[in-house]
Amino acid sequence: IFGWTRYNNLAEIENWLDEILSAYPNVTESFVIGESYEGRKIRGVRISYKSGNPGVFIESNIHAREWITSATATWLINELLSSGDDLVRGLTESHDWYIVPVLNVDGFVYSHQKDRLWRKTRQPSNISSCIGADPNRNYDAHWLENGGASTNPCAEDYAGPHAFSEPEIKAMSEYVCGIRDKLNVMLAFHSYGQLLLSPYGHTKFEFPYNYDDLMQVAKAFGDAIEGLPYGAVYKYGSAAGILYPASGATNDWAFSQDIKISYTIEFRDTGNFGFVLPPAYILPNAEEALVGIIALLAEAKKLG
Ligand code: 0X9
Ligand code: ZN
Ligand code: ZN
Repeated sequence: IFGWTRYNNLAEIENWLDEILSAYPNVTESFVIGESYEGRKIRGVRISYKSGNPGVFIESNIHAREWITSATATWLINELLSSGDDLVRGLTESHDWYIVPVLNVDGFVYSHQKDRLWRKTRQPSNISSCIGADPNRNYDAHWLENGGASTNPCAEDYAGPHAFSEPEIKAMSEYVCGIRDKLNVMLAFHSYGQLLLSPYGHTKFEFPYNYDDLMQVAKAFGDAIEGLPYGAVYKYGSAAGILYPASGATNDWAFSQDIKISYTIEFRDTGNFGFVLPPAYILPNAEEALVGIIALLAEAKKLG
């Protein structure tokens, strides 16, 4: 049975999505962004209480082994629909949410069945026996520029043979482009490190024109989480500035498509358990994500 005291596999997540869709038929809508290399549907849920709200897109589990991301995304869906908290209700109902709990479906299944630490997609290479590309190096945003992405198909950060070579990322880019006018915020869920990362990822020597705004909004996220009793602390800054350079990632591509509030969130922890975060941390992490994201949206609203 589905829940947040353990990690659910793809079939469990999809069955649960169907239950949510039938429990909240008036405010939810199922969508499919496309198909993976192995032919799985990549599904999402749209939550909308009234049309024309600013849109928030949540991309989750682009990296297969980062299971805390889909656990958090599903908890978030449930909470946005059922929370009785006034602040949560207000911000939920004044935004249109597009949430894709598992983008890298093939990799996610592989991480459950074969290799817990699998990161990449599962599309074979023409030039190597190594499988898969790093989907978070595959977007057409300074693709393969300035280091932090590899041309070696066996590398964990292999950028792929060309931008959008991975069907999951091509599908994501086309879906997002189709609703781009409706989107104000892009959040890409990752683990681990407890970081909120703005553009740019391809260079630490340049910053977006709205970097001050991005940091003001990031501070609201970090402060809100520090206000919780769990003790997690999040750092924030540009991806290349406080983590490492890496081009072709979701947050940079979304920014280049005019989605100006765009971040990568690295969830718990800071390295003790790393990618294999025990299920006991799902709920604390998810609470932090909710409180942080609500504060982020409230702060972004002030920018007008
Ligand atoms: O390397 C990544 O793709 C992300 N870290 S992870 O450990 N989850 O793999 C960070 C991506 C940060 N964003 C950009 N570089 N734009
Ligand atoms: Zn460039
Ligand atoms: Zn990641």
